[in-house]
Amino acid sequence: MRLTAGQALVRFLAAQVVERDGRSRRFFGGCFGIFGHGNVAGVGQALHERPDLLRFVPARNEQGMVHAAVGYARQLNRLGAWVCTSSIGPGATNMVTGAALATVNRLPVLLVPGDVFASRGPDPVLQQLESGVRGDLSVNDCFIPVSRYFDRIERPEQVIPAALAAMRVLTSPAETGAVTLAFPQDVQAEAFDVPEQFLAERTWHVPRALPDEFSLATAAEAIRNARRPLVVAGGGVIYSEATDALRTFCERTGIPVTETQAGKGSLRYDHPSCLGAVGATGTLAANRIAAGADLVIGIGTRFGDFTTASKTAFRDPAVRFVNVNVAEHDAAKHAGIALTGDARATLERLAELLAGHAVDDGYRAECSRLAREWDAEVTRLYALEQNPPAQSAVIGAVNDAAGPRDVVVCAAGSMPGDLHKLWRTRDPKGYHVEYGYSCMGYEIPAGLGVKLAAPDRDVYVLVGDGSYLMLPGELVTAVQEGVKLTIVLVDNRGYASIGALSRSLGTDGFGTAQPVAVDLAANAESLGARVIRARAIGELRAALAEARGEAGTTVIVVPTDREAAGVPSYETWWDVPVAEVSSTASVRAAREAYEHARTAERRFL
Ligand SMILES: Cc1ncc(C[n+]2csc(CCOP(=O)(O)OP(=O)(O)O)c2C)c(N)n1
Ligand SMILES: [Mg+2]
Repeated sequence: MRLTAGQALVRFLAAQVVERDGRSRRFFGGCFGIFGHGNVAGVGQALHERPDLLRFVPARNEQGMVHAAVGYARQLNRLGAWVCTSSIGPGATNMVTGAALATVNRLPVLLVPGDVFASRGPDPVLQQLESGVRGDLSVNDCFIPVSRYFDRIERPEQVIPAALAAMRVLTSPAETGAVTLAFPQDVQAEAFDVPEQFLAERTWHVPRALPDEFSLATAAEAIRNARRPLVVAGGGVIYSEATDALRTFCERTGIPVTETQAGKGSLRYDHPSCLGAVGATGTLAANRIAAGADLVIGIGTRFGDFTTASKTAFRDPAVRFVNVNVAEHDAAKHAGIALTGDARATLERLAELLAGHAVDDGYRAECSRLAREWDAEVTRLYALEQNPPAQSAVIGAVNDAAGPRDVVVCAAGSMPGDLHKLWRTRDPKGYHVEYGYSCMGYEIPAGLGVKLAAPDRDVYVLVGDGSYLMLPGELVTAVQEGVKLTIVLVDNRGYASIGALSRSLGTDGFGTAQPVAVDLAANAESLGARVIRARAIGELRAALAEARGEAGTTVIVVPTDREAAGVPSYETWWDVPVAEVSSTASVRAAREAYEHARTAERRFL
């Protein structure tokens, strides 16, 4: 069949199916896009000609549309994705941040930026970067370090190998992330004879790989010998749908579970083995147990510095690691026993090898007592009464209003740390805080993606004023698509998290206050949302009840106090370097404290 390269790619993408555990679904939910001369007549024409193939959603900002695609993929445990098409130049480079975010978080998105003429006829075309020393360079080369697979389709028939390689990486649990197919604008519109087989429905099986038996036996032996073992559950537990296997494993063995940001929801918050968040934004329960753990069983985690509290969380000098991860690179971390495999399959096999084994009753009881004490602390923080409201009370009100299957979405600012500690998660897909890249502006577009993936759940987006101002445009896209979001916009007039960090480092919150009074409610209203202004917690609760009954998107604007002390940290530390010399006394004092704290940093060799 004679098709343009753009038409061939669109038809191919619409025919891709993903399957795991015998359950299949179409891989691509649709295509976000913003057109320009680099894609309007190629990919744009192909989408226009066959609207039945892929749902097209026009977006407001290319970065925002990649965030939305990431939100969608995460909600579907990576068994689904969106395509993002952009023009060349600025439209393309606007997607670079989104690509990095997807790759850091290991979430599949397919990016198809337009590229300069392969023919080099109109050279330079509008928005082309010229190098003078490399004829084949374009701004799309910026995607190479932030993509798990990159290709440039220089001839129409190259669509075939490029598209197949893209699907292999997108559906690989170990390799997934952003995939970029840079598509020169002339090639998109050129025709070739496309084999029927290329366009036929194709199913990509997602395997559940098991580690080798020797490593499994070694790990089981280490677990049997441990007196105070601890699980650190990461995003891999959730993506692999291993939460039931994890619950069975910890109920049988009595091993307590702590959670990373991506892994929160691995156990219900009120399970007696659930110690909640671990690390720099961890609970007292988790951080106390982490400090004395002699064996850390990391499952689907990459041990970021927030999880390990910059390698100060695990203080037993003899602590060892067992790492269950689909990615060899993560399984090998901290000189651990590497179990390279799928979280669910590996946990099930480990449970068999550990049949009859359990930690001693004293340890089990200590963990569940700490978990209960922590929950009382959450109750205290939810109930704080002050005006303007405390952020912890805002979280409490939203948690009370949300149903057990509803989803909370957040990414940057002071809110993610507070949510990590305080959010009572009742469903494995109920907590969606992007903290791999912690990208301001992710919140609203990601909420849109989550809702597209899970229309049966209500989605609560918590967003700071700073994040809101960075990328509010996809609010319009949510309104346009008739997607219901409940957005709680926490306005503390500035970058409170960085302000507090700056004060702790001796620099007085420099550059973090928002000096201009911005009416964010009026702004959200102008973008088409229903807006409610809530000045106190009672008003917030009433607004949330009202939003529940709404069919469309509601933005609730709540003021909080930027300077008010927030939720404390619990026996933990995070490495942020302080100037070694300074004329400011507060900086010199902070440096002294820093040098002392840094001595606790470990290498785990
Ligand atoms: C794109 C981006 N730029 C900068 C940062 C660094 N940063 C982290 S939080 C933050 C301030 C966020 O402000 P706001 O959304 O108002 O939340 P608050 O800190 O006030 O809770 C900044 C600048 C970031 N995470 N992402
Ligand atoms: Mg703020």
